[in-house]
Amino acid sequence: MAGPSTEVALMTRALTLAAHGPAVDPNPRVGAVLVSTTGEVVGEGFHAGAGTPHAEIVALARAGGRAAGGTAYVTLEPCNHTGRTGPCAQALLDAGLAAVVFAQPDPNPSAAGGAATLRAAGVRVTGGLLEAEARGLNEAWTFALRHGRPRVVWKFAATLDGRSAAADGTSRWITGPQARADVHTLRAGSGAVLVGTGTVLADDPALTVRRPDGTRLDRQPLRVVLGRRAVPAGARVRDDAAETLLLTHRDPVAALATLAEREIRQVWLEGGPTVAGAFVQAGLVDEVVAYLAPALLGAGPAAVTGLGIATLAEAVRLEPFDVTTFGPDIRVRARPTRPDRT
Ligand code: AOF
Ligand code: ZN
Repeated sequence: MAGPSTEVALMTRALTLAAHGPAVDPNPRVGAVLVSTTGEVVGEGFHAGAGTPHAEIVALARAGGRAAGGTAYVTLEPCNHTGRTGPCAQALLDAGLAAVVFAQPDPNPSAAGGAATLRAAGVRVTGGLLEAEARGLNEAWTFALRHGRPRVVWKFAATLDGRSAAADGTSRWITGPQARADVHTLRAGSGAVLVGTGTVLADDPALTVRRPDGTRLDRQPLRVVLGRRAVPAGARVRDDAAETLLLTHRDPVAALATLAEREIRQVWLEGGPTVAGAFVQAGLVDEVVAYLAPALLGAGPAAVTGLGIATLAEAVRLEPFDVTTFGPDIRVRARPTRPDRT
């Protein structure tokens, strides 16, 4: 087997390959590098998204037999199951690999176990090389598979005094164009965008991902509207710019279960205050992205309501991990201070 620095270099190459996969997909981004007995790279591959061959299979096809007796470097533990495609652990065995080095163990209960299968068949298996880097490529996917529900990112815009609309209901626009462009960039990183019926009735949002020139990206997140009130026939969310799911209830847990079934790994929660409150209260917000405009309103609805908090000691405390300015506005990204949030 290769020495430690070579191993790191080969896994780094596998991570670079993995990053070519789609960032938003039911499946993770995975890369694989196959090295022959003489230390030569004989095959490389990455996973191009659900329904396509896994990284190892692509690399094995490239290697065409030259990997026998060699080592596979894979960013995710090889799968052990037949899902949309066959088990990679078995494919690596069939190809005669002598050793497998992987970065991240597979958190998918139905796919895990590849390492044990390979070991039982006599393959030398090592896990954990550059594991944090591999997880970083698939943060939402890892979360969703571990917790059995999509990761939830709650975005809001507010004035410095915490108002998301004025007393007369006007809310366009609180933040400037740079901040709004950033919202579209981050929105594109989620499989679904969720709002309440109140937001649809008040703002009639399109909920699509657009470039600064107004053109839409090819891949659009699923639009999800939560609530019992009827969504008018002419509402923008009913157009054919993207798929829309109307959930005629107000239960965050049930909504996330429905989205988990559809293999959505991250939800971008965009209000309004009632829906945001329901998710916060249920402990179902995993990241907050707040855009704060240097403006004051003194009256008008807050970004979130209904938390049932009466005293300061009950405040929902967050841990900021990124503060960036966009033109005159400030973006704060924060996580809840609960223990298990990865
Ligand atoms: C790997 N290599 O490149 C990927 C893996 O429905 P399937 O057949 O595509 O299986 C998806 C699951 O397989 C996915 O959730 C994850 O556990 C594993 N993905 N495994 O060894 C790959 N994409
Ligand atoms: Zn696989």
